[in-house]
Amino acid sequence: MQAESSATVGLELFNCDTEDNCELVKDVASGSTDGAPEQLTVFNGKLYFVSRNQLWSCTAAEECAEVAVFSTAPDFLTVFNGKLYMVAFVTGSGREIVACDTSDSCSMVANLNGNALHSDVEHLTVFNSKLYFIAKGDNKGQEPWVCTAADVCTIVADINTG
Ligand SMILES: [Ca+2]
Ligand SMILES: [Ca+2]
Repeated sequence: MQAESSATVGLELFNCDTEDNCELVKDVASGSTDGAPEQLTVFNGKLYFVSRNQLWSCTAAEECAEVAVFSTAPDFLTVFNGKLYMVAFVTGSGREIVACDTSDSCSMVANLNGNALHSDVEHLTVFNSKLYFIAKGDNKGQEPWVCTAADVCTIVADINTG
């Protein structure tokens, strides 16, 4: 499945077979308005994507539904340790790491930058069975961080001290 544009439905999710016959999967923003799906990520036998600031998933039967309601767009969708990790705005905690389990129950992994301060997590990357990323955690500026499979998250190095 992929994002493709058509004059009647706008930029939406389509699937194409090996002969490039394509059909619409979901017109998230009905009519010619763009749903502009992005971050297409396979997790737990479903296709997850972000459209109109929300997380969606489609089953193999192409039944698509909104997974979670976020006040800003989730970003950097990454599968790690049997969960779907991403960055999302959490009310009262700012932009932090959120993980959704296979039941599509989503919760904050860690509030890396105190209270409502954003940690502005970016570039989630799985390496050596850990989840690495860039964050402004613990008021130390933008630095590399890591979370273990147990969701214990620590700064890797305070490269630019303080
Ligand atoms: Ca549309
Ligand atoms: Ca915070």
